[in-house]
Amino acid sequence: MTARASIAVRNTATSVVTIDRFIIEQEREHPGASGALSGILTDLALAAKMIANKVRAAGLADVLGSAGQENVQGEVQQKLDVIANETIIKAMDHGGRLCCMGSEEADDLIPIPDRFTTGPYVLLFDPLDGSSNIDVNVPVGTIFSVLRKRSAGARGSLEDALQPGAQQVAAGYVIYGSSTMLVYSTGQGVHGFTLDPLLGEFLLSHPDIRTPEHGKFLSVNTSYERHWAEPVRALMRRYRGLDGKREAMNVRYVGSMVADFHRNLLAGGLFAYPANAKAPKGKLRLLYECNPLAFICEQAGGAAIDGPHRVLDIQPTSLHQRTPIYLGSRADVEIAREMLVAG
Ligand code: AFP
Repeated sequence: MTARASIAVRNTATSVVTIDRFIIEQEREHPGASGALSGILTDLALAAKMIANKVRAAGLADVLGSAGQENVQGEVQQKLDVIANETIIKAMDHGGRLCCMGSEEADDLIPIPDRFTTGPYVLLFDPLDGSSNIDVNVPVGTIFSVLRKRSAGARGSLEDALQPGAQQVAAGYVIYGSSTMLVYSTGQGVHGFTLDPLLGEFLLSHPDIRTPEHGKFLSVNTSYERHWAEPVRALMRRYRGLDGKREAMNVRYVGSMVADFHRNLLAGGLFAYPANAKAPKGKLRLLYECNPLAFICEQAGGAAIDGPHRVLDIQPTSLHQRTPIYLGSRADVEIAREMLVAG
């Protein structure tokens, strides 16, 4: 059976497909499955609903603004970052499905408390990506990645987290935008669910997402142009049609990776965060942002590279490592590969 033929259930005029039902139907296609991965996805959907509630009420409740602490990246943590981080940890720590977790907001691996049993998976997540945009009501997102435990011990170790993205068994994101959507893949295509605020359920709204081969949109922060190497500048001139060798792409940059990625996934396009003289590895984190979105992108027919290499093949060496990234429609990523490798 091909990945795209694997949708077992669809909405009809009189019945809707909730994310729980969809997860269970997909699990049924794997008779040996223990149900642990399904449980992780179900728990993540609950955490997403709880975070969505907080994000929706951000202007009302006292959750806007900075919590006054810096995270490991040296960025000021926003209050909602802290809340989202705790919400995910508490939704996930007691299910007996994880051996440990890693969060963009935590310096080290997050252990499963001793009072809970552990399980065969690792969860890595960015609880609230784009959080510097929260105060101005711009969409933000949660990104997650699930890997199988490799180490011998029950409680997990760095070895479990530091696996190439190609080893992910599931990855996804939640976008808190004009509606809240959860998009995920377990390697059987990419499926999107929209939160029905009245039912309080994520409903299947975007089955089998395929990203266009060529993109319309270019998402890159051009204010770094003066710090880019010449091949990157030439590439961006190409995308913008300035060298006369292709039609110009439309530049759209929200500054929230999930929002930029989501638009480009559906409409076609390329998201880039190149290395620059001030940030030689770019800004984005391999484990928490780049790997999960690269997995989704490839599953939808797109591609993701750091320049010469496929992002999913990079062997991570530290939890918070960064990587340059070019991510999106396959033909547009191919142009980046050609020009950056040649340059
Ligand atoms: P914050 O979480 O600090 O807002 O950063 C967001 C982000 O990690 C990603 O979502 C954006 O695409 C990128 O940074 C924007 O960074 P620049 O402002 O340097 O373009």
